[in-house]
Amino acid sequence: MKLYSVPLSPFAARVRLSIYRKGLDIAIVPPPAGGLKSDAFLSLNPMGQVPTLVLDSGMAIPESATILEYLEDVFPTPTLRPTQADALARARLFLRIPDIHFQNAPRILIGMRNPADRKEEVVKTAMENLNKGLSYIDHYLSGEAWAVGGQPSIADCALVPVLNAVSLLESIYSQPLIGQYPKLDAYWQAAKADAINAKVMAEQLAALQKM
Ligand SMILES: N[C@@H](CCC(=O)N[C@@H](CS)C(=O)NCC(=O)O)C(=O)O
Repeated sequence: MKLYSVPLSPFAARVRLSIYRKGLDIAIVPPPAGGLKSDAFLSLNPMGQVPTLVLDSGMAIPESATILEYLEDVFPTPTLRPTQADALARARLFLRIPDIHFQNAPRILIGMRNPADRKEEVVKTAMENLNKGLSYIDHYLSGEAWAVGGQPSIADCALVPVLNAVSLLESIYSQPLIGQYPKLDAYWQAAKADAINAKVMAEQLAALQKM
C-alpha cells in the first residue's frame, strides 16, 4: 500500500496522522513526476488530488475521510474510531465541519500571507468563514482530553492539521483565532504537546517555510 501525499496539505496530513498513530507500514510518497494532473495520476484518481491511497490490488482511494475510514476497517487495532454511536457521530462532525464551513479559508489566507498579495475583501470573507467554522468546532468539543473522549481518534486526525494552519495564521495576520474560543484553545494547547501530532505539524511547517 502507498499514500500519495504532500507535507503541507491538511487533508494528506490527516491520513499521515492515522498512519503514524496506528504504526502502519504504508509508504508515504510524493506525487509522481508529471504531477497530480498527469495522465498517469489522473488514471489513478480523476480528481487529481492528494491524499490518494493506492492498495496492493491497484485500487486507488481518494478523499481523506474515506481513506481514514478504510484504514479503520482494514487495520482496526489500535482503533481511532469511537465505538459508541454518539461519539462516532461527533468524531465525523469534526471531519465535516472544516471541510464544509471553512470554505478553503486556511488555504486562501496562507496564499495571501504576504501583505503585498492581500485583497482585503477576500481576507475579510475568509476570516468570517474561518471564525464560523472555529466556533462550530468549539461548540462540539466537550473539554475531554482528546477531541472525542479520552483517546485519540479520527477526529484528532482531522482537527490537528487544519488547526496547525490556523495557528500559523494567528501570527501571520496578528489576530487571535483559536485563542478566542476557550474550549478549542484548551484542546489545541493539549494537542500540540502530543509527540505524534507535533511530528505532523513539523512536516507542515517545514513545507510552508520552503514555499
Ligand atoms: N476533499 C478532499 C480534498 C483534497 C484536496 O483538496 N487536496 C489538495 C491538497 S490540500 C489537492 O490535491 N489539490 C490539488 C488540486 O485540487 O488540483 C479530501 O478530503 O481529501
